[in-house]
Amino acid sequence: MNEDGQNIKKIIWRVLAMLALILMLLSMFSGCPPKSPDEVEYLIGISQANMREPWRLVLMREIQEEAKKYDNVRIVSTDATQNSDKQVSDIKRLLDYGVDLLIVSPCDAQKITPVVSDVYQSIPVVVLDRAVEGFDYSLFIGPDNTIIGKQAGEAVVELAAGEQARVLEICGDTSAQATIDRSKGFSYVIGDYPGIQSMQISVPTEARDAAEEQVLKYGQELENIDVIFAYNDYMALGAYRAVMKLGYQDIKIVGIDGFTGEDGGLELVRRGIISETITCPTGGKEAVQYAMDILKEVSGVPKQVILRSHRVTKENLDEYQARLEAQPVKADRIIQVGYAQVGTESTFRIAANNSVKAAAKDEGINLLSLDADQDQERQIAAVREFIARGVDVIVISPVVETGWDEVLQEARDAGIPVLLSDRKIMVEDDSLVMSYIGADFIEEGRRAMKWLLEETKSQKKPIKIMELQGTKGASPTTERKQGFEDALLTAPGYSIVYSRGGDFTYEGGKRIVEEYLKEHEWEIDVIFSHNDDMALGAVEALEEHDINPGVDVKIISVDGTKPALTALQEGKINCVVECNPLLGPQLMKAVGDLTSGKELPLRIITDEKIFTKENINREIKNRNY
Ligand code: GYE
Repeated sequence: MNEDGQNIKKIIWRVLAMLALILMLLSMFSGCPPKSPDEVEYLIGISQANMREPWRLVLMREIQEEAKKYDNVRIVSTDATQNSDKQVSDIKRLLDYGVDLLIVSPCDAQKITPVVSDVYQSIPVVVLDRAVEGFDYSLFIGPDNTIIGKQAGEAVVELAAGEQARVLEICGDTSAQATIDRSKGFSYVIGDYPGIQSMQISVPTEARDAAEEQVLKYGQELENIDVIFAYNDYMALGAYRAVMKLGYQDIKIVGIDGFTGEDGGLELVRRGIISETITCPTGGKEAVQYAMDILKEVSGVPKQVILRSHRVTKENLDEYQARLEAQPVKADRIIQVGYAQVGTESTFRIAANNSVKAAAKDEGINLLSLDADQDQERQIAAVREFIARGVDVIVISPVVETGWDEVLQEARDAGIPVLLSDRKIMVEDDSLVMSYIGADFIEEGRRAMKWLLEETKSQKKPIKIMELQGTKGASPTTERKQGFEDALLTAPGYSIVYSRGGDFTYEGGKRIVEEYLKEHEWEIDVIFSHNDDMALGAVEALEEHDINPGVDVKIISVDGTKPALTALQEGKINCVVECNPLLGPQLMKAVGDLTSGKELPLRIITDEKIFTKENINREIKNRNY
């Protein structure tokens, strides 16, 4: 062959090689055809658990549709076919491909956790639907499946209308956390009604036809069933088909998901196939919106966003759909917000109050704020005052968790939505509150204990811990304690030997140490303080008794205020778990969203760090409260 011939052959080989490469890439990724990373500003990789469950398909559709609204973004997605090993290699391929951010909807949250924390070291990761362990990701978005189960329970109770009722529960995969949580919520509600008996069957594939087959097997025994509760609308449809075939059209059916489109739950409700669906948002739209905020480095992106679910029946279907389609409109009047604050007990609190005031000012919102001085009665009176004044939104930092049902019902009757800032409450009806914005206190407690375990892992002797608790009955107190104790239970040799309440104040912390010293020789190895002010009070008491804080006793605190970080820098405190008080901007954004008709997530959990001697010099510079 002459030289020209050789060249042509080379060219043909190259073209074939290129084609093979392109084909390989196309088969690796589904979704939008991959573009070269240089062609767009942002390339977002989606690692999907599977593309067969309808829920996942709706999620993908939402992501694609939302991404189309941005012209500088491309999506590239992989399908793990419900195989965790494949999902791990999919994620690696997406990384090799040069994605700027990863969105992952895990097959199995536990198996994927190490990969997610690995990837998170190099690019942001948004986790959807099933939470991975720890906090090694940028953002988690998902539903609250326990609440979904509770809502289904309420639906069944209403369908039973005070009569005896036998329920057939068609669960999905019983090992999935979503199934466990839904079942827990459901049993919690029907547990109060002895006339309602329920039995469970499982359809591990969660598919329509499999559910139909299972129900068909019941044959005549369906005679004894009044209500079927299926853990998704597709299984509900399968159950309906079986019920019709067997001639038991009186059986009422409740499903979960509430998607639009043919055979979606909303349509099933409209056609009278099921009596009710509980919506389970996929978070696809929010995932893209937050991904863009993360990529653009917008500040204040939360750590977790838990989405709201709704009960939809024929009665409210039209209204629900209209709301889904409505475009938010910014209110063209000055918005009034009533802010029922806790008091001025701590440095955190003062920073939180100032943040809310400053953000309201920035947004042109008229803020009426009342200080309850750590007294719930006063706080309830403040809420009533706001109701009487007809404010647009009420924000409460509730002193304690319980005792809110009545006044919140009054706010609802007056048509005033309520937001919770930095503390949670326990009410019978979760829908009395629009949203909680604040920290994950259980995680804070867990982090405190995890740090201690790491720090003392070479110590052989038992470790005695003194706990300085916050205000009795306040959610940060209960949950920090719970998170700390959960982690402590995994570690033999560690015990809390002295635990008292110090009301989150400097004086409170100081008093606990003094009282201890009146009765005991100092034999405490570690102090775990629920906030910085109490820790600093303890530091003063220790120094007055010639005990060297940070050296003779390790001190762990929560909040991350400047005085505590300074004490950490001086070696008097050893570890501070952050709890962010600067919630004003997020709260005012929520107020803006609410008053323009947007739906808020159920919970918005803030992003938080942990401070130790290793990072304190770098971090303290950024602290201004
Ligand atoms: O940690 C503590 C305070 O509600 C999260 O209240 C807040 C807590 C905070 O007074 O310092």
